[in-house]
Amino acid sequence: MNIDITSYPDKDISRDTDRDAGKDGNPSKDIFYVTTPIYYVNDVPHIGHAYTTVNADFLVRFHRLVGENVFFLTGTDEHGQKIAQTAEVNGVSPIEWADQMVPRWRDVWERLEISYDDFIRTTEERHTRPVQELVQRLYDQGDIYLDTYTGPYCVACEAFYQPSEIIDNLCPIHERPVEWLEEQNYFFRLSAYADRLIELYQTHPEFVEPEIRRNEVFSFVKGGLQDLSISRTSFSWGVPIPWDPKHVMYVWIDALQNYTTAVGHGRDPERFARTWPADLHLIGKDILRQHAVIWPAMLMAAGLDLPKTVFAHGFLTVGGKKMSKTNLTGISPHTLVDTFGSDGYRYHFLREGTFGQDGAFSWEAMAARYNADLANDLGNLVSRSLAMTTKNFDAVVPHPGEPTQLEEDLRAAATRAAAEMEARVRKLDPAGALAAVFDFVRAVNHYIDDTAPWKLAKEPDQRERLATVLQGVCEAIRQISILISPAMPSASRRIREQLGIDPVDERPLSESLPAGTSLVGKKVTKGTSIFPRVEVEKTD
Ligand code: ME8
Repeated sequence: MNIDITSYPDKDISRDTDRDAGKDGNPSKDIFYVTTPIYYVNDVPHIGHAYTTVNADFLVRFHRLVGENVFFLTGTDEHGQKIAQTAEVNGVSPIEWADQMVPRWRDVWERLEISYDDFIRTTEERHTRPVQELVQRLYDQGDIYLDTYTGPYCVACEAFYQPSEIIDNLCPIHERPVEWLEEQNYFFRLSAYADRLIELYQTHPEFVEPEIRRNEVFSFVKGGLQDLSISRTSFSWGVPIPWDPKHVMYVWIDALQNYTTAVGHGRDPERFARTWPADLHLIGKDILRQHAVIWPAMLMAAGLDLPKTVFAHGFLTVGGKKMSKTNLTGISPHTLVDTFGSDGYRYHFLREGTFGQDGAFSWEAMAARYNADLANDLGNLVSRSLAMTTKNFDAVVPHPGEPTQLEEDLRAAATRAAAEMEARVRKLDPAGALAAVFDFVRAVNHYIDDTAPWKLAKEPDQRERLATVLQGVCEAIRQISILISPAMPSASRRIREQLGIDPVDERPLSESLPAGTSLVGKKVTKGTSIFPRVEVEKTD
């Protein structure tokens, strides 16, 4: 790699270093900025990776739905020993390997309808140049020095450990043998930031969520921080240390900066000011220390604002252990999408379990919830409502008559569901948000049971009442199509197609949600089933 940092334009780093400046004091910031980890390209995505990305996509889509300006970043982490080793085993150069793998990741995200705004690769020049510049600056200001590192390193994690964390020579996460390194390395004065980190966790508890992870990080830092080795000389697949290029950067020092380089750090000060700091770094708990200790310390050293929240969710487990390619337990998202569709897939990983805690994956649980919530509650609601409209009103949504208390209650239930959904999203609780939406789906089913339109249809003098009920139900389905759109964008589109209307538009939820008469006169079509039932045997 040939990187010339001398021609690199200076940047906007002179901004206020107070972490609050970005939120409250930075008048330029008008974008809600959400990130996923950038994934290693040593292998293809499994459902653990997709878990983070699907949840991030749901949150992002909801923020867009309420009218916020959002920027959603994902990408790939392409440097480091793990990628170099994988490429070597496969007989290609690391960049050739990365180039082969990136389309595999993009394909999965496309299939899962991930609406990212940018996909950054850490081998891109827009990333490596600002990374070198920042590290050079930390060196110039005395935050980086040369010393000897001796200690354990796990290549699968790409992480240094304390000797006390290693039992039987095995990495605590991968349970594979660690390497013991003894190298001349450059070190970042991480220990110098311990007091400021502790103050950060105390004054801004929302910086690390959920609480259990905050406590974990807090005690880790309280226990004393060692300076961090940030360069390696035993291999060359990394960003060269600019003042001493026989060293390449420790992959995390390069990788973490994707969050700033992707939004213009060192290239586009105006854009950077509008976007940074990130509002939410969504990660798994395996990479908590990097995001909640190393990253804020680097940003403090660089004088940049700190992200508002690092949320670390739990693991999808198999047999009680983290699902991973390294442990040969990774399941491809494609396998599940083949059976459940992208909507069924997304719904499951948003709705099952509590975001933040570990959860075991099971086909049976996935099939059971799919059949109960999607095929029965929502799918049947749509198909029976459109069938009754087709049969009784020639498939045209009728004019309603005077509403009764039942209709008022149904409208109130929709408003409540939307409010609860928003509250849950803001608490980073996708499962709770969807529970609120599906409470409304069930309320609509109850409304149909209570009003019994099939009986009304048999009584000619009840025609106006029948019109009121079926128009009300179609309108409720329209509202559902909006509320499910962040979770199930494709099902939302298909339901709206059957209602004879366009996909959810850009109007904020507060304008698009209220029940009205916009569907009156629209021709509905009873199309194919939105959520065909899945037989459990099929999933064996
Ligand atoms: O750590 N359950 O990349 P990675 C839940 N490149 N989430 C899981 C999971 C599981 N079983 N397995 C993986 C890296 N994940 C670095 C990140 S960021 C600057 C650099 C998810 O490919 C989870 O989000 O190993 C975890 O943190 C991430 O994938 C690790 O992906």
